[in-house]
Amino acid sequence: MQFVTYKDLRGFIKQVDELGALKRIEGADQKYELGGITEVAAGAPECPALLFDRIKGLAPGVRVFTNATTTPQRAALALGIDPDLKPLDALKVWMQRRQTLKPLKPVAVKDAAFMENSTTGRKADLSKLPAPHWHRKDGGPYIGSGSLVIMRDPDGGWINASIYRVQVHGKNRVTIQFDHPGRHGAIIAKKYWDKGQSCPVAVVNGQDPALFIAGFEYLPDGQSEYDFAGAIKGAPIEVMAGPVTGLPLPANAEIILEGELLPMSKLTLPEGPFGEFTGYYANDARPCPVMEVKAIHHRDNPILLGSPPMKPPRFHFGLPFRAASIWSNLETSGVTDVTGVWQHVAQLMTVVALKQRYAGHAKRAALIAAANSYMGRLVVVVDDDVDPSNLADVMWAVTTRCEPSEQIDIVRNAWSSGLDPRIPEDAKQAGVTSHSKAIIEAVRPFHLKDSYPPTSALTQEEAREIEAKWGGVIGGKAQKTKVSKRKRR
Ligand SMILES: Cc1cc2nc3c(=O)[nH]c(=O)nc-3n(C[C@H](O)[C@H](O)[C@H](O)COP(=O)(O)O)c2cc1C
Ligand SMILES: [Mn+2]
Repeated sequence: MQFVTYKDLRGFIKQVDELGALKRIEGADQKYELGGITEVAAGAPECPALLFDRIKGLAPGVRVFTNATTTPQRAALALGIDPDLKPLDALKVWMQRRQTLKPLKPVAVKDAAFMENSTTGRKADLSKLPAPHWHRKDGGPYIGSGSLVIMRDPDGGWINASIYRVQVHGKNRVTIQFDHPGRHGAIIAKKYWDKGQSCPVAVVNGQDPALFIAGFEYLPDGQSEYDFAGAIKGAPIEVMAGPVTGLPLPANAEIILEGELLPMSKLTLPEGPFGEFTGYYANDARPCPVMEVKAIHHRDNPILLGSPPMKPPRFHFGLPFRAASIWSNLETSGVTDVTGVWQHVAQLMTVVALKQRYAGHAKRAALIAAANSYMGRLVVVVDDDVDPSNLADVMWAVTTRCEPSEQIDIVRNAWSSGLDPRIPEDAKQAGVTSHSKAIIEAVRPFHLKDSYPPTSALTQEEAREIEAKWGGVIGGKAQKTKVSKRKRR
């Protein structure tokens, strides 16, 4: 089954435009202005996607596209899910579909749009391509903020295609940054380096959003993100072998760099600092592997997909995909009656909603969610009458159903990362990348469930019915809901 109807990034931009969610901007500066405009727009209630053209210092037609999938609506569109669904319903559709997706291998094609313009060797010059300074204290310009890095595992032959940031250091040099040595890209590169070889690599900029989403997924080693992107689309990714590396490259991508990632024993360059998705800088400049760019290919009037990290709640994806994974984890662990899972503050807070059936049910769900909440200090469980995607509702539950002395637990030494701004520098130096997580049971205590004061609020369904009937008068935005549609039948 084909889920999406866009073929490439251009096709997606057209669909965003048709939704009325695209703004075109001319004359902005790559130095701080593109990043600033992107961040301000992403903070607006109806955050538009932005297509920058006539960028200062670049030829007209060389464009940058940002805030691609930052709203629930556009994240749904990227997955081929009805963009008018309520965000939690859209996430549920994705969660369920993801469980049964069948990886689809890419197909080889003879012509690639990215070969419309191709330069190799000394003529390859990155300065003609966009590479914004996204945030004020960044250590340099980045061509790759949402770009895919392609490598082939020398043992298994499978292709890894994940997102790692790419800083530009000169006309034919970039660095590729792995957050930690467990990244597939880092593992693969090390296999070549250990044999004294450079690692063939390609950086794909301006790929379609299915590839962007696949590049963010935690897939097991050996499973290609290309196959997962094919599954998301319901149609295989079309690839052509890169002339320099032989790596399969998405034929309709906008800008592709081919070259070699040099062994770190041979050369490193200081990378960063770079503003992180927490809204902070995590490190000073650090030595990083260098890619020697041997060829640059790009379409006519190419479009860079830019996805700079920004201060939360802004995030690359308007649907919290990792909350969908946690939702699946809960279901496969046998936790019943989960009515929703969401993440707020750019994944740093996880909320589980459930219909309590037994004492300990809420805590059981919370512990599983906490175990799988990367960098999240707050895990909240709410009853099923609360919409976990609505932060105001969640805080209402926290302030009216949670007695802190009884319903908050602290789990110590749990999963965080070196990007965590609250872990002191000396602890990080000593290798500490864990933190503690607060589990907040914002549910009616199970034994008081039936005697708890009744709420005066409309149920979610009642509120939706009012919106459907009176939304035109009161200005509420009527969104489709799976629930009410089912009820009407
Ligand atoms: C916009 C964006 C930028 C990212 N930047 C980096 C990065 O610079 N370094 C990194 O290691 N991971 C980065 N990530 C996270 C990885 O892409 C993600 O964890 C992926 O699952 C890793 O894939 P792998 O298991 O194939 O290594 C980024 C993710 C997104 C969405
Ligand atoms: Mn991978």
